Amino acid sequence: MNKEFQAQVREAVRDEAALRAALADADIAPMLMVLVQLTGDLAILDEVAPHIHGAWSFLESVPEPLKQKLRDRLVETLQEYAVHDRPPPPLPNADTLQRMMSGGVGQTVPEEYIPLLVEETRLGPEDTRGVHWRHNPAHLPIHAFNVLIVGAGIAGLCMGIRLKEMGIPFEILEKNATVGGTWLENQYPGCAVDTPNHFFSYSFNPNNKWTRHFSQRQEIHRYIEDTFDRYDIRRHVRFGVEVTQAHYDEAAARWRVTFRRADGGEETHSCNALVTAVGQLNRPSIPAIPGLDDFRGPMFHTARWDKSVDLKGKRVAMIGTGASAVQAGPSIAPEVGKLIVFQRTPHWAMNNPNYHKAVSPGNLWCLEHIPYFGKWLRFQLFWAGSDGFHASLQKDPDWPQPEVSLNEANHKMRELITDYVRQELDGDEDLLRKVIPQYPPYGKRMLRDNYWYRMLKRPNVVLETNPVDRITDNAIVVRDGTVHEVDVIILATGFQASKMLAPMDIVGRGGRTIRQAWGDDDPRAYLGITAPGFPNLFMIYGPNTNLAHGGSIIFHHECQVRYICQALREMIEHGYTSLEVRQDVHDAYNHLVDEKCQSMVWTHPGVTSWYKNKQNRVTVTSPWRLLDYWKLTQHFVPEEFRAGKPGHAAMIPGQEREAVVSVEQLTVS
Ligand code: NA7
Repeated sequence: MNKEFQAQVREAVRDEAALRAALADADIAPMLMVLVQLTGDLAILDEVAPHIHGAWSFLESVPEPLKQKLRDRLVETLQEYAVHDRPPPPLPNADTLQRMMSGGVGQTVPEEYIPLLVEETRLGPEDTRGVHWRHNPAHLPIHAFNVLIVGAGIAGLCMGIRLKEMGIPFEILEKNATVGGTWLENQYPGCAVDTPNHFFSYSFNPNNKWTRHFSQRQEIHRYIEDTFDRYDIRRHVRFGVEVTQAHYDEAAARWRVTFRRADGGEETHSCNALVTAVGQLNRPSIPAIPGLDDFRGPMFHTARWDKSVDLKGKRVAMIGTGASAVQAGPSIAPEVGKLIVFQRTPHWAMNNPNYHKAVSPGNLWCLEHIPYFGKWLRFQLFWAGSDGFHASLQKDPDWPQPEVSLNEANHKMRELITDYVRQELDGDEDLLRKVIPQYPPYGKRMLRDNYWYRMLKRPNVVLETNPVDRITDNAIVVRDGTVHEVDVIILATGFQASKMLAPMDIVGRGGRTIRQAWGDDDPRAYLGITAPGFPNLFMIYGPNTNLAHGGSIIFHHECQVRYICQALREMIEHGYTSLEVRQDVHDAYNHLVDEKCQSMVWTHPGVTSWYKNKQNRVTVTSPWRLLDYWKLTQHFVPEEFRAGKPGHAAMIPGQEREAVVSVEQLTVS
């Protein structure tokens, strides 16, 4: 650790001109944080911090002479460290960290966030997300235990890495021919992440080489592939096998998992614990529009993009205006002859000046060469896109305009985005009326504007807001009778998010299936991870774990994986054959989730979205702040489960606790 740090510092100062050139081009806030950490000098923090107005890099107005002073000080400091071969400084204490963090993002970072932020940025010396054995592993039956994971995407990979660290045998079953999950399957033009990349990556495997702040799919897929190789997980994956059924064998306390091979044959493997890592947005939703099958031209879903279809000069219909459409539309508009966008309901889309920007050469250099720079950048981005909006998504019962906004902050956002869109549309009020939603911002997923509005102004683009009535062999007909003749139809119609784990047939204790427990679209689980009646089954990205106010889904995956690893540790260390969450714990938790969701924007009347099911219950999205969910999943609580041992009836380990989940227990905002 010391040696690595010292070598990095020596390398940083080896070419002073290169160092200075990089600093001249790099972000100020992470640079300031590095300097304060290396020197302990809070005076410079106090001098610079007032000029930092927010967590995004573009929200600073530090005067140039002050920037130069900062850069000079950092050069001197690094040189001093190099000359004296100084070891890394100790982690600042919590007070100092709080001062630094608050200064670095221009707003107060509450004390309760500090441990989470230290962990997420890996500022501390240890990887506290890894789960360690409490007993000598040599004396534990670790190798007699095995785990099957369904899915080799971001979640399955994370699970595999952590199981490997613990030495628990596992296999990943993947339906595709290679890794990547959603980042493999979505190959539509313009497909990109809309969470900043230096945060949308594993905390334990940061990537200093992202070329953009919000990378394109190819780069993310490459990162996933590299991570598979770096942790040597690929050889644990069985490719080309689709899990069709998983059946819990109560007598053996094992899951029998059946999968279909590419050649059509079937196999059944068994495991002590089954982990699903199949995502929520895996199965495309194909709309039930009359005549859909009559269309004679090419027609495909965004997640099944047909690259063999040449769109050049064609009349293309795009049904849907969600996240996929907003990325794909502007990417194909310049080449198609005509693009007709069929909008059922408008979405809100926010602008971010970094969205289309490349990471500057100076930042790339600093990420690679300057100790802590990447950690502080990650902190900044975590803060920029996380719990900051959470409070503004709560309904204010006294708010006078509840149809269009929720509260003052939410209304301000409405006005801000409307002004931005008006500008993008060159003041075209007619178009503005069509694209500005009547519901409050965040009612549906908040999108990032990928020049969608500018696209609508193109002469070859038409926005059709009449509802689609039917499809014929060569056209889409809307309700007022207008016939749009088209050559190609692109279905940007989203995914079957609420139909979680489908089409797998999961059969739990007593022969009860997951569909019997959940119905078609009403999934529930404790912490989104585990459900009563389904012992030894753990879900990553399960019910109510999607993030809709901010944050990175990878952060949530890491929380879930730690929790699952702790559950497995509990089983192995205590010799439990089964672990099943208590019904009352599960019910109390879900009651709280429902209650929380009721007071939030996603249950706003009149908004339909993939966050909720047909009964208007939010099934997909988490109501918690990132901090709440982190706390909830930080420690596996054995008392919340029933455990089985060979030859024993199911029992409850330890002392049964009464109040399992309560608002007081959580610091719920
Ligand atoms: P979304 O966000 O679910 O968007 C689907 C879009 O398709 C949305 O505009 C829907 O309109 C529209 N849609 C769906 N069915 C129809 C029918 N029958 N007729 C007309 N329009 C229809 O899916 P995306 O793929 O864009 O994004 C999914 C997530 O993937 C995204 O949020 C990221 O997290 C990644 P509606 O709004 O329901 O009126």
